[in-house]
Amino acid sequence: MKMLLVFLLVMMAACPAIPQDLSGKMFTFPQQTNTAHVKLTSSRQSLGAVTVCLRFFTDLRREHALFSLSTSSFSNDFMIQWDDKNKEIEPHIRDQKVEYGGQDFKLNMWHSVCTTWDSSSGLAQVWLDGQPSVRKYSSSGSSISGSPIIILGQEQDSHGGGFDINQSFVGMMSDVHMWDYVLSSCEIQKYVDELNFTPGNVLNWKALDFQIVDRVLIEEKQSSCH
Ligand SMILES: [Ca+2]
Repeated sequence: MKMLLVFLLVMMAACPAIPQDLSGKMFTFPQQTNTAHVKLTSSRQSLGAVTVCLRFFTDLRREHALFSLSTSSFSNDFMIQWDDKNKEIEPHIRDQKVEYGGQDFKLNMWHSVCTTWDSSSGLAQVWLDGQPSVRKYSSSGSSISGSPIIILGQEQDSHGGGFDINQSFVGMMSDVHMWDYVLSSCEIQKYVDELNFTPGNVLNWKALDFQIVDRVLIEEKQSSCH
């Protein structure tokens, strides 16, 4: 009996949290801090291609991070931020910045953003509310590898830390998915339209393994009445 208890305690310590189905829910980041964030866990160690899709709602009129993945090699191994000064969405991939201007980005409404990248061509592309950007070169020849730390709500200047209050996210975020391949335009359209799509195989909003630090709330996603 004692042995069984010890075994169970060891198992509980070794196993990550049970993934949660967050369908219909959102993370609310209600205040500007340099601490509040959600840490997402994935067991994936190597990514030769990536698609990240998420929805967000904000009234921030400053730079802010939407998604921050660091490894021990690069603090911005896969990071997506809004540059308010230049009105650009800027993915950073393997610490290489790509700028996409001319986005029709409005405050106080839900937007979807999907970012794709393939290490063989090095091409990255951003889809804001289903509108594709130019396909631009960022980084090629090597995969994102090593233990990634994935954070929502803050931007990492070091592996798992180095948060800056002036880059923090304030608002709501939902439907975060990450795949280890480039989604087709049809798959992205299905995501944008909230139709049936293949959930992320690296991060899946319907089975999300995560940890909340400080004031981030899980709430029902508010949608308009019909
Ligand atoms: Ca920073």
